[in-house]
Amino acid sequence: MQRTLMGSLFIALLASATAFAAEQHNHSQMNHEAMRQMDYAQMKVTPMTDGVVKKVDVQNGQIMLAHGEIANVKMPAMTMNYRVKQAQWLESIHAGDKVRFAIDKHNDEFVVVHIEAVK
Ligand SMILES: [Cu+2]
Repeated sequence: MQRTLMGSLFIALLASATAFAAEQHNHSQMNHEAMRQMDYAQMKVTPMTDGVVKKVDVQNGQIMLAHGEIANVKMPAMTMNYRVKQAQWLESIHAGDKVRFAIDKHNDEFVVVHIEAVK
C-alpha cells in the first residue's frame, strides 16, 4: 500500500514536471492563468541560492547580487545585476543584506522569481 502510494506520487510529480517543461517553450503565448500556475510550480522546483545584495534599484526592479553557483540556470558564482519579477519585493531589501533567492529564465532573461532576507 505504502509502496503503491509512493509510486503514484512519483508518477504524478514526473507528469507535472514534464508539463512544466513543455509550458516553458510557449512562454510568450501564455495567458495569466498559465503564468500563475507556472509560478506555483516554480515555488517547488526552483532551487534557492545564497547571495549578498550589492545594490538595489526599486524603481527599475533591479538588484545586484553577489552569489554562488546557480545550478538550474547553469550560472557560475558571480556578481551580477538581475531584474526582479515584482519590483515591490525590493522595498524591504537593502545593500549589504544577506538573501536567499531563486532565478529563472524568462524570454532569455534571468529573472529573480523569489527573494527573501536571511536573518
Ligand atoms: Cu551571471
